[in-house]
Amino acid sequence: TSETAAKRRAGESAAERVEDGMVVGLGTGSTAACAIDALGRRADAGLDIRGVATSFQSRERAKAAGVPLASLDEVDAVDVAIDGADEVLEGGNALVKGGGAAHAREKIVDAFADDFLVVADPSKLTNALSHPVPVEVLPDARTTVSASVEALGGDPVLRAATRKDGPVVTDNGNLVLDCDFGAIDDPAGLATALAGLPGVVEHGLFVGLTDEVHVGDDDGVRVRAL
Ligand code: DER
Repeated sequence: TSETAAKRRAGESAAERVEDGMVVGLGTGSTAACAIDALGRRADAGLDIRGVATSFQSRERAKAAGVPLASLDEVDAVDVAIDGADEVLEGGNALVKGGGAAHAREKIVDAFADDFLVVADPSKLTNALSHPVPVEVLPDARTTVSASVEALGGDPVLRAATRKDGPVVTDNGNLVLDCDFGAIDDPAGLATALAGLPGVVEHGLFVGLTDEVHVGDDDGVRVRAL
């Protein structure tokens, strides 16, 4: 989606938290892209950082921005991860990701980071998560997981590709079920239930991982530390 001033302010605010010598998790999506661009400008100005990409898209954006890259197994730690979300609870404790179907690798990096900074515009804030939860599944488990999701009260829809016939295939070669549960009153409980289903590789509920939320809007940015 478009890179608005609010997204740029959120991304730049989070990028300011990165210090010399740090390893930075580079999230996926248009808001995280604003942070990557800001980090590229700081790297050009002499900041010594290494970025760990969370998707093909974030790796390409980092290369274009001039952020030096490292793979996760080349670094001892990720100091800060910066990533967007489709929805963020007001308190920031839980969020849904998944437009880009990159949530498996994003969660690995975001959860591993010492500090996980969520960047958003006000449209992402909500009092109750209700965005369909993307569930990445092994192709063989599509039917069995769909049945389990229905038993949990969800409506699983196999994510279809738009530029080719058939389903979206993730960077990991798996399929994505977008599972509409309506308003989610217990994100932690649902996250645990989904993670326990055989064949589920990852889901897009990020619970208890956020350290700061940077929300840009038309005249500035608000930072909430959790
Ligand atoms: O798909 C993703 O993981 C993105 O982070 C998504 O959740 C938010 O994308 P946006 O910043 O372009 O709205």
